[in-house]
Amino acid sequence: MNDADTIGKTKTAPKTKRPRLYKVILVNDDFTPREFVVHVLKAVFRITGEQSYRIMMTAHQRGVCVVAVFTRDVAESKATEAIDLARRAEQPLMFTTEPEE
Ligand code: TYC
Repeated sequence: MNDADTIGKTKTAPKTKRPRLYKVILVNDDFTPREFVVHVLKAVFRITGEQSYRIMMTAHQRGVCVVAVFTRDVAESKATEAIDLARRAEQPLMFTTEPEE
């Protein structure tokens, strides 16, 4: 860009800011069968059975586990989709979302 391009123009910040990312968090409960949790994780988050099993066991042992991070809209719709699948199967399985850092 030469001087002729910038004269008289207001400086604006470069539009390179990335959107804030949101974590989708799997929450443990005492009722949902382990296999059903794995099924939901595979179906909604398109991850392997092995990854799903590890995430499920982490939530089972520690209370919660981050499943993945997405932009806000995607995180919220994935969490809603997963909760809906559980509701239709009459399971209390719960997911939450929260912003990173
Ligand atoms: N704790 C459940 C059980 O023992 C399994 C489970 C794991 C449920 C993770 C929810 O997020 C969860 N049947």
